[in-house]
Amino acid sequence: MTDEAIIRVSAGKGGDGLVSFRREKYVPKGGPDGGDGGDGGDVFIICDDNTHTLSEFSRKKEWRAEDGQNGKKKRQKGKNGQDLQLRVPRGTVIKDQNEVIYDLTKTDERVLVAKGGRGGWGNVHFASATHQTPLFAQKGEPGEAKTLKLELKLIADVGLIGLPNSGKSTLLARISNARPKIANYPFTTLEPNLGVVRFHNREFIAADIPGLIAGASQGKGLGDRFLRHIERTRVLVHLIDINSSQIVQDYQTIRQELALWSRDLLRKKEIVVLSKADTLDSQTAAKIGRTMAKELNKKVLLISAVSGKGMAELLNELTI
Ligand SMILES: Nc1nc2c(ncn2[C@@H]2O[C@H](COP(=O)(O)OP(=O)(O)OP(=O)(O)O)[C@@H](O)[C@H]2O)c(=O)[nH]1
Ligand SMILES: [Mg+2]
Repeated sequence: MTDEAIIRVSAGKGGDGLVSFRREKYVPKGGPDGGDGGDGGDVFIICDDNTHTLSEFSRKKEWRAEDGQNGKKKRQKGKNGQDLQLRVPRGTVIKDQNEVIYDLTKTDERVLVAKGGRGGWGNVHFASATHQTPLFAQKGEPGEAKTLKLELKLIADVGLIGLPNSGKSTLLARISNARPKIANYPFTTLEPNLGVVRFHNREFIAADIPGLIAGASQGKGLGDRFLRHIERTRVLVHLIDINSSQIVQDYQTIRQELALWSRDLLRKKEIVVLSKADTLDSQTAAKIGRTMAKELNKKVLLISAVSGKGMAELLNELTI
């Protein structure tokens, strides 16, 4: 999935006004009849539910709307340039010089990002009593041009996070309609997955992102850029493999990477879960859970996406 792209958008130039004089049989000295130039086309970005990635924009960087045509004889206006409509997925953020100028969250929402240049006036406009043969016309204005950064931030309510192999995709598959790849090695998930969760007549969207490791913010592992996909979530589910020999440290590693990305992520509601609880006998699992809860001074849920243990409790927490 391509989730960011830098593009150059250029609106069309306005057509030039024309200098021309009426030439008719038996009318040797006709008045000015140079028409106006057409307006340059605008560039719009549109939120389109049938577009899912920004890959089109990582392949093609230069986007130009059509120029307006020059004015014509007989006071005819040149044709306006056609607008250009760029289609992006819902959740695309548009940045200009690192400032967010637009956040496209609604289907079919449309934003003007570069305005076409106005067509110039033809010489018909410049005739006056003292100036009956104006030999000049206006040039068309240039269209606006900008370099924009597009960033896709998935729109999900719940984000599943944790170290690689902690069971995020297995959990997503258990609670939602998504069927992500699951395997017993780190970095199975290379791109975020979304799933729709239905529970007690409620519906929400959960996102499973690739695993994070210490140093992700400096590009280690798959890096931290997938964190942008959980920026909009309401709650995070933080998974820690109950079989880890350093449960608290695993937890802190992820918290540290969240902090380095943005303090806002740390302020989100977080549900801490120990995953794969079925792999230990229930007493041992419960004991590990209690120890961790005490050390973190937080509630810790025990879950198993395989046996279903703790699922109802987790979903309850997610729907309140
Ligand atoms: N026994 C048991 N195994 C589990 C459970 N959840 C996940 N696993 C196993 O743990 C391994 C990793 O699971 P994934 O769901 O792929 O883990 P992930 O966190 O998505 O991993 P990455 O995508 O690599 O970050 C797989 O072999 C799963 O079958 C569980 O509740 N019980
Ligand atoms: Mg995964």
